[in-house]
Amino acid sequence: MSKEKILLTGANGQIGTVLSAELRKVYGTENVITSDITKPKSNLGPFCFIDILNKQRLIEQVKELEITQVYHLAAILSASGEWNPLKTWDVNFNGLLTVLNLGKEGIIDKIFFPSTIAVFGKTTPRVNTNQDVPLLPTTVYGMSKATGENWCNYYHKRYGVDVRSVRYPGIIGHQSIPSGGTTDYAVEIYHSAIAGKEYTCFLDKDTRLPMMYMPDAVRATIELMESPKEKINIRYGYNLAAMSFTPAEIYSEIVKYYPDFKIVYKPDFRQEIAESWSESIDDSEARADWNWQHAYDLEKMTKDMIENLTKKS
Ligand code: NAD
Ligand code: AKB
Repeated sequence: MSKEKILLTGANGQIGTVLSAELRKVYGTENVITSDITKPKSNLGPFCFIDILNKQRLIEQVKELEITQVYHLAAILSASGEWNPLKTWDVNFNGLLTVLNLGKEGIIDKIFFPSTIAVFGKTTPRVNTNQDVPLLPTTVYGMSKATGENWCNYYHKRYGVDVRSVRYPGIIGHQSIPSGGTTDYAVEIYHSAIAGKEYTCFLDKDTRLPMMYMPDAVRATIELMESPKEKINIRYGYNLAAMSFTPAEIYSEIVKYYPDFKIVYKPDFRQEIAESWSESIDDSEARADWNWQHAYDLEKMTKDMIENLTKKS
């Protein structure tokens, strides 16, 4: 029997739906509780409604359910965040502070905080971006995550909170649909190809961004959280990488399976956001400290995405 009781916030989103299923395989269904402000699409285990801005409710639920670890996924992403900057700051930053305080008060033992490549900005070298680089994010989402990273680092150093974090690249998976992000095109494009529809891409064809397949992202998260404390040297968001590609390159892979598939490029406001992020990431610290290794490149991911999505269609 696992002695860990895990709570995921924002668990009905793109990553939470897949990560919670994997955590349930490791820790047991009843020991992994999902939460969100929306109802889950399917009933796969214990769920409770928690709005991360309702501090009291979060604290009560954590105590009542005897939670030992929180995977704090609740957030508003880069594109949606630009429609309501102050709300985005509130959810993304104040939500994190509430969770960090649960760690500081010794109510929970461990916290996972997902940071992002959106912390990078115009002052960051774009190619093979190192761990420690200037951060001047262009979105409120990126600002909230960069500030969140600093607070994670501070709470660890000052109060000994065991908080662990990665800067996820854009995540691609067949199990769930992303929304509100700048990297969402890389999932939408597969759905269009399989449905036999032309895809209108909101980024320009040569916009290169770092990306990762969902199984790698979920495995990285669990491996980081299960690593012995002494191996974790970075508390403000490890760089994490797998592949980098452009819309034209992902299209070229998909067209091998669907020769009639067509794409048109109509860049919108997300183009400017994408151009402010890195093209590729140097994640040597994660590889050295906790032995991170990715398994999927663009070719292998495309094969797996198409196999899985065609089974569902
Ligand atoms: P998502 O937008 O799919 O899911 C976020 C979830 O948070 C949603 O289900 C939403 O209902 C919930 N939420 C929003 N406001 C809330 C509130 N006030 N209280 C509680 N829940 C609330 O996002 P995702 O792609 O699953 O991302 C999960 C985490 O990983 C986020 O913190 C995100 O910043 C980070 N991340 C994701 C990616 C990616 O490509 N998916 C990349 C980098 C970082
Ligand atoms: C987004 O595009 O906002 C996310 C992210 C990279 O953080 N997918």
